[in-house]
Amino acid sequence: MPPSSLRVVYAFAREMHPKTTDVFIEYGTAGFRTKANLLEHVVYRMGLLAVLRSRCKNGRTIGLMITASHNLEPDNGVKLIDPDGEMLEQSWEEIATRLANVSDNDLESTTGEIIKQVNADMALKASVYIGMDTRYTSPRLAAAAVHGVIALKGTPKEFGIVTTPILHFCVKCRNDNTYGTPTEEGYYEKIVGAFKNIRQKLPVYGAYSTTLHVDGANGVGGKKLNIIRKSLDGELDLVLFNLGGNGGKLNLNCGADFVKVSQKPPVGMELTPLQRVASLDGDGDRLVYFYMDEDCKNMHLLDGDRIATLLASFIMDQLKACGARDLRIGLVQTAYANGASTRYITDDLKIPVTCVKTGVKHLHHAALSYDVGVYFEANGHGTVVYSDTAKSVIRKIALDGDAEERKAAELLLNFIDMTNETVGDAISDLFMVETVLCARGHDARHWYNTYKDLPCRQLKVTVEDRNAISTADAERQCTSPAGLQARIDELSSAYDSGRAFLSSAYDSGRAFVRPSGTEDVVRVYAEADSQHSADKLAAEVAQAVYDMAGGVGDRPTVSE
Ligand code: G16
Repeated sequence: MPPSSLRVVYAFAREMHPKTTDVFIEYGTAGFRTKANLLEHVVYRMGLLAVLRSRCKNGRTIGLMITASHNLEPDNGVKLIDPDGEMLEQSWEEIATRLANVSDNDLESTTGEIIKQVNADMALKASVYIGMDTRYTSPRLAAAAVHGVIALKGTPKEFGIVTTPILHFCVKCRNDNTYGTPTEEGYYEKIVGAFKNIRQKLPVYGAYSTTLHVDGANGVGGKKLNIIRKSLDGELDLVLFNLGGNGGKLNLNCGADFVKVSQKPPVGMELTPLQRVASLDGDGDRLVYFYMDEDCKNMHLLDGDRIATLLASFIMDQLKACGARDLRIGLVQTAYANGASTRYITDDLKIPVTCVKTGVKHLHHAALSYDVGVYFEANGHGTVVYSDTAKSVIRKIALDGDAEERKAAELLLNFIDMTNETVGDAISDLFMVETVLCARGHDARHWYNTYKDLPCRQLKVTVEDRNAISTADAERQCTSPAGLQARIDELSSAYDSGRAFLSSAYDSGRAFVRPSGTEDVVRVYAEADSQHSADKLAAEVAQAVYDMAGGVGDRPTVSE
């Protein structure tokens, strides 16, 4: 492509998607995320970058998803997906940030410099899959992405409104046809097909009921489940709420993030005592469960930690049953993991645990070091990944094992097919959870009673510049501003951990702070022996952040 023709397409596209703001934007925990009206030029440029990334990957398909996931309706965002369906390689995040922030006048020269830096062969074909969530700002942003792809002579393919994990799945399938068919229908065939295969062989018994209530967060995940619901042949009776009608707003007082952080049930739902409820987030990549007690007063939350422990223990049982004892299973969490879950995993399940920084990109990579890597953030974002060795060992047992071993191996193979291994996926995770509960004849109370969570609280603090906070040790230590960690330690030491069963290293409350990579806030997490103490510790730490890191606006309170 001669430079002169590049100039024409840049000039043309710049007229359509000009940079209208000087606000600096950074590739965060999951891509760029901010107010939708500040994003059009960013998304156009990510269309350009996706083409370069595809060329650097020998023409393999790259994904570009327009979504702000759990954020409220006025926000939007864009995430890039690498050829194996995983998040964009971290070394490219800096390049993405540079391209997003350069002035229109420098766009052409900067793009030229990036082409040289990444050594992109501009003669190669490039392919970009584009999807979007249900936000009213998404179609315009998706059009900007298409223009960016076309500007560099790549080939865009639009998937319209899909969940983020469906797009990850399609990208993976396009580059590896052994994984499945790269369409939404291909996703249903594989994931839902595997669920139905398993369930047809499992009797419904014990306390398990096939009725599941679902909070769709007024986003795309609920809509897709409404499509799937009709094909479940009675294996699961989905009763769906918050599908976006009746004035329901995306993620507003509903959805996985609201339920997890506020520890309250979502609005817009009929609450039935003891009924199992699954809550998705806005783009269908997170899942938490909950149920109300007998008088519908107290909610019992089953978050990402609970899903991780449920899946890990089940998979471990199946691996034992099929005699694949040499496969190494491991679990990956973040600092948000409830201390009681970590204790249960290490002491009771005897599974090794790794703690990494927030962001599924970090968890995913850590999980790949195991034969079977289960990773979940407490917020409900996670999945299971299986190594090639694990898959071939299980396949061999399904052929050569004795009757019992073959049965367990076949179940596991279906379980693997039901798993979206590319990224956390609320729909795939929901089917996995339902399978385990059904296989064990358990209701939500059995699941909840596996171990007792430590009371915890999360808060948000708005500060002038959230990057004034930096952290180390998987975000468990705050390294700046100076003195803040010492203050957090001092505050935490005044509380009891409630972990008498743990080593003395854990005899005080626990708290940490970190800048969010998806919202303009600092997040605060606290854990202690009672809800009152956890709330109080969180409020005190939030106050310390407000005072020492340039708090603005209202002072933080627990009711946030
Ligand atoms: C994204 C990431 C998650 C992360 C969450 C919150 O989720 O994919 O890994 O936990 O943001 O990140 P932060 O605390 O940095 O704001 P989602 O569901 O919003 O895409």
